[in-house]
Amino acid sequence: MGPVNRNILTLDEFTIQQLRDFPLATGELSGLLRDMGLAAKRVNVEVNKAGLVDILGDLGRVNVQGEDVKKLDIFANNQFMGVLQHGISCAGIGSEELDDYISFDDEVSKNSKYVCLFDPLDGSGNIDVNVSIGTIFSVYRRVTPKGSLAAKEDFLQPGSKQVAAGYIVYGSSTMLVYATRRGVNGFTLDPSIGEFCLSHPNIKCPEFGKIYSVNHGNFFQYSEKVRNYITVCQKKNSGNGGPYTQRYIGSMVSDVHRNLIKGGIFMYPATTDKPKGKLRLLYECNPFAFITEVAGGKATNGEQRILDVQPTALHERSPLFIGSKGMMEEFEMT
Ligand code: P6P
Repeated sequence: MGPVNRNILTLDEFTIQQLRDFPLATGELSGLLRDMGLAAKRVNVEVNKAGLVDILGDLGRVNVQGEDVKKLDIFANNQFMGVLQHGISCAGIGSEELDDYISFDDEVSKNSKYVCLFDPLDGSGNIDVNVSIGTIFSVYRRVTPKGSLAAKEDFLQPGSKQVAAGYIVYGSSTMLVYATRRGVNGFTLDPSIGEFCLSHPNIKCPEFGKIYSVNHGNFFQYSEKVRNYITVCQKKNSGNGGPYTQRYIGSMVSDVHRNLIKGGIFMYPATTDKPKGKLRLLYECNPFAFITEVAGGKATNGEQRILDVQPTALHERSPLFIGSKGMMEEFEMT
């Protein structure tokens, strides 16, 4: 085997290179993204052995810091909150795991430029059956004055105001994918050096695909438009050459990631039981809508562009239709 290819950029090298290309940048955003990568590596270690811990019935174990091991999604929440609170870039956070947002009250954080919203471990119910799960995050420039505590309006901005968004998928390999307006880039964790390495530069979502993702169990709860589109996906010679393949992992990060790479459409529509759908606008729909649009795809709530929705509450839900531009237009015309 020849010398190991070492000219693959690590996440740190990539974010620093991006910074060099923007001399006016303060380095706060690249610092924040590196912080997310660090927390992701720590979470990855625990996620990878989660099954083992259950088998050992070792849930009551105390870790090396002498802390009681908490549920994995609380652990993940604390890892992401910790790196952001102790970094130089974030004034506060909103999390799926926390009822309300948290404004960091130390001087450095109060003078930071960004706020971050995240779902620390989406789909954590899948852990005990060894299905991939993920972390989803969204970054905004704060709108309240630096030096003050981050406030509600910093967190309730429309998705179009995102500066960056990304996700980590803890799967057969662990990947971190993030988007800024300049593009979407994917990094795969190389455990031999403990670094995320640029494996998927400049990700583009194919304009068409042959995969549709939806929970068929809710079929008779969907609107007529959604039921009609699902039927289009199942028909021979429909759209761009149906029938399509149905793939639904039940873990949003995995389903949306696969469609981003291969092309496809993911739908979590409103149902009679859940008139606003199940997914959260601020830290599930908005980040993926931003990433997908930068990659050339589209994302709506069935009526309007996800990124145009003005949030009114931290944990509000939204229906979501997201993926390949051509398939989204097929759906919109149904
Ligand atoms: P359903 C996981 O619980 C999750 O929040 C997403 O990751 C996933 O896409 C969705 O719920 C699955 O929901 O109702 O189809 O099981």
